Amino acid sequence: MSLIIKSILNADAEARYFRPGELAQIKGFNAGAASRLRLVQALTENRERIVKQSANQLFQKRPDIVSPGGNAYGQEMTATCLRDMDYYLRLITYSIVAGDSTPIQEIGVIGVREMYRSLGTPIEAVAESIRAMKYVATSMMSVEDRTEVDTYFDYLIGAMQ
Ligand SMILES: CCC1=C(C)/C(=C/C2=NC(=C\c3[nH]c(/C=C4\NC(=O)[C@H](C)[C@H]4CC)c(C)c3CCC(=O)O)/C(CCC(=O)O)=C2C)NC1=O
Repeated sequence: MSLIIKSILNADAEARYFRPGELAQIKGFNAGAASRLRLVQALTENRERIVKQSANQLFQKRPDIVSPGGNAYGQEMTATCLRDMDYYLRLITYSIVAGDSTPIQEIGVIGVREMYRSLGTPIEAVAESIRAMKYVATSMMSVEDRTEVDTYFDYLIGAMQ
């Protein structure tokens, strides 16, 4: 949920106008909008490279998952693994726009352990793939941008541990 929606729901729950403090927070949120959109654009444009490089790093660290008997073994399963990584990168862009981890949580985290358990997918390897994407995606960013983006990668990694 974005700060704006949250502020509206809080104010309306008490049938009141925004407080000065809330307006100041919304002002700050809007001031950061251009930089959040720039980050989302950069991640969107580089998504293929980010996913591919990170998947290669994962498979180097965990050759077992792409070996016979591994959950991502075979062309089709490997492609599904990369697709999942791309899904998570997409959810991270949603959260950067919203300035809040709710989109990641609602679309990508709730029920995720049970899902991967039933698929026989080692969730710690999924977490490792997200960690790899975090490093690939933020390696070219300024410290300030990195702080913003790291929050969401860390949230997702934490949810899978
Ligand atoms: C946007 C929200 C969303 C998520 C997150 C999602 C995940 C998701 N990943 C799946 C499968 C899968 N996910 C993986 C992923 C991996 N296997 C590994 O060993 C690696 C560690 C990892 C890649 C990093 C694989 C290999 C499958 C196929 C498993 C199978 O069919 O047996 C499936 C089962 C159905 C399908 O194959 O499409 C779902 C629903 N779907 C969604 O709609």
